[in-house]
Amino acid sequence: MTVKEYLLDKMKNGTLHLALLDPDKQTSEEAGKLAYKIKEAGTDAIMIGGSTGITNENLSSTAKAIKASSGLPTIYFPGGPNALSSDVDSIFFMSMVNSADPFFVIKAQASAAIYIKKLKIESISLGYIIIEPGMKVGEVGKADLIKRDEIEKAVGYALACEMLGMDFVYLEAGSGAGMPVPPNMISAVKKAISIPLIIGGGIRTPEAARAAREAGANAIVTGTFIEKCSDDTTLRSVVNASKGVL
Ligand code: 1GP
Repeated sequence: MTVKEYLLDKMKNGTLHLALLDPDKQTSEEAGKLAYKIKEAGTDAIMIGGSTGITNENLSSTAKAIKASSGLPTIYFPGGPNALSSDVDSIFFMSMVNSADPFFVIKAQASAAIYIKKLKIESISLGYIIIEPGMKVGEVGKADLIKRDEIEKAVGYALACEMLGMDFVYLEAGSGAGMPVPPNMISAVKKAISIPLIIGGGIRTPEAARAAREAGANAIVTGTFIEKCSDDTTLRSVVNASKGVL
């Protein structure tokens, strides 16, 4: 089964929780330990990535450590075309569709595609839409940020991603965002598209995770929260709220 099939299959039963680990933020050994902990809490897959500081080496060692400790599917979540490793199970082959710079829309992808094919890495296409505040990824990717009340604009971009044949849409408020993507935007986008919707950025409480799930998210991503949370019960409460597990 491919990672895409695994995700789609699991989504039939409800919202997924995806954990994001940044190879630049901890050693691979620590990433392995975190992956085990988050797997025990019930997460469904691990995304590996960050906006800066990712190298072939730290990507590879982190992917191997995560796989060895958790056995969960891994998905590379690239910040650019400068690092790649065949130690990941799959890659979100993503376009930041609301970037003002064609590099992040299609040029980076054009330079990476040939290597992804050579390494035979499963690619899962993803339309990546940055909502304010956007944080570092919005800045690095020169995003033409969608404001929190520009619902129709978000719907338009998401629908365009679906009509371009992408597998998933990801609404991103940016890692560490003070406020996650607003629930009314999530529900409007969800109503408009028929491909799965991933939500991330600034989700660090059970309430925020529940609000995103109830608004229609098919998968909820948390990164910063996992890196900072030292208490297993709190960790589990956010994963459970993402998945709708009581
Ligand atoms: C970033 O949406 C993800 O791409 C995760 O954001 O670090 O705020 O959880 P957080």
